Amino acid sequence: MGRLIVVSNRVQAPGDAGVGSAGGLAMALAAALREHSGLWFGWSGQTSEAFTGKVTTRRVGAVNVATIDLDEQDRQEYYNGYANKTLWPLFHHRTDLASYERSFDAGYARVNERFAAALAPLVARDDMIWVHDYHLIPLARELRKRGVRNRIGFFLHIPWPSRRVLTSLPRHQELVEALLDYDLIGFQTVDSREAFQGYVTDTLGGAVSAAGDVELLGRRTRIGAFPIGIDVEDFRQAAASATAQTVHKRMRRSMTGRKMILGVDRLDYSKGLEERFLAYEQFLADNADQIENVFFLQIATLSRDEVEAYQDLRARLDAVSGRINGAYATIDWVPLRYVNRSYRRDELAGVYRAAHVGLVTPLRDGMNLVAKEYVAAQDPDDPGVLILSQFAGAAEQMDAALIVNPFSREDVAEAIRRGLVMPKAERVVRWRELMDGVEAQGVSLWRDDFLMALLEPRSGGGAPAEPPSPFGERLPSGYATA
Ligand code: GDG
Repeated sequence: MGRLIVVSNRVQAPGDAGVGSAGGLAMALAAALREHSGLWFGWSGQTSEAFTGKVTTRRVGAVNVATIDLDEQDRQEYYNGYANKTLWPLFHHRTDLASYERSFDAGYARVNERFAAALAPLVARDDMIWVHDYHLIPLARELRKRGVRNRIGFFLHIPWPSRRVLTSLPRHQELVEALLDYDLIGFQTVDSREAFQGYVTDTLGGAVSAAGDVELLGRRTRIGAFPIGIDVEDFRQAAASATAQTVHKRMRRSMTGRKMILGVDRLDYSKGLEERFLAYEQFLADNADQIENVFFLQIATLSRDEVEAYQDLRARLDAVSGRINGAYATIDWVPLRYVNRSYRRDELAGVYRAAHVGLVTPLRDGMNLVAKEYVAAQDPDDPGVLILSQFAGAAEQMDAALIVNPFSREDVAEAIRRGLVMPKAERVVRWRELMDGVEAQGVSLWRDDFLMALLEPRSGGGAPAEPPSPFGERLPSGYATA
């Protein structure tokens, strides 16, 4: 078996500065590659004045990292544009926030071509290629055009939208057809997989085989649901570290006997932060006995702050949090601690453990790793309660949580109360069930299941089965790691 080549928009290898504050995808890929010798390819995050296509390589642990710089136009049209202003809102069912601009389409196509042109010469004959997320849907098509015949799999970290929503995207058909050039397409949930299959049958006129694969124009593409998990062992170590323990003690001291409700998210409209603040306000209004006995800590790391919708959300959150504190705070109690900075992973583990309630209420989310991390960080003898949105992919697996509708303030307010007063015996039973699931479905299983499915024999799908690669068995000379 050849190497594993992972491709994602940004590359943030284990040990790189900023890893951990970069979101779920970076965390998962860092964990997946840790034990695999392989190559991680993507954008450096830097822009140069003119695009050069020069590949920079370095070695981080067992992983070779190869990156290219993009130019400023790429950043605006591909990254801020098509990825974050078109596909992200659309796939999260926020058609009201989605922008459709032809320059974005052009930027998206151009960057996928640039990725393919830079990557193709690095691919050896037996390598498997695993492409991640919505930034790179057309990448397999571009690689195929350049003669790459290797197995190429695609995993979507965010939800696949319903058919009606997707058809509001100009040229949606082209986008989905390009996706069918992969050998295997993985989704987080059964719900997303079914939505995709529904689009292929109802909009494209394709078929779904008994095994769930999709067939269109004589081509078969394998489809699967591969729910992502966390690296439980790594997280346990983080939670047991001296830093986590210090933070935990510090948190407990600052709580002065009050119970803590905790939210940890990137500052993103899909995470339902504004609705969550309003639900907490409702909880305070409904539960006079809880005033001064609880507080809510929301860590909301800034994200995509060049995009207007994120700037608007930030301004609204500033206003709502200010209003809640203005109305309810006393001289020695702040009901809502709202923090925009990001924390180290081990610090975060200590904060999770100190929280009586983990509040995870996205309006729509591919999976949501915070829910799993919160569970993994708990004290087995005295665990906290997870409140989880029915619209997080994680809800397909974590039904021992208190499942809520994040659009209903009253539902969420009630669940907060229930979580805070839940007897220990019930907390332990629920937590045990959740923890068994988190342990059984960790990130290694996700990676192994996906890669095993990718290695299954082809049956007429993906690329025509005709090696050899034009680049032979070895990396081209000149490909060196620093
Ligand atoms: C996408 C999908 C899917 C957050 N703040 C800090 C910090 N984080 C870490 C968390 C967690 C990660 O970021 C967030 O992961 P999520 O899964 O919750 O969400 P997205 O970033 O939207 O991820 C999502 C995921 O991809 C994986 O497939 O689950 O549905 O949207 O790991 O801990 N980490 C640190 N400091 C912070 O302040 N160190």
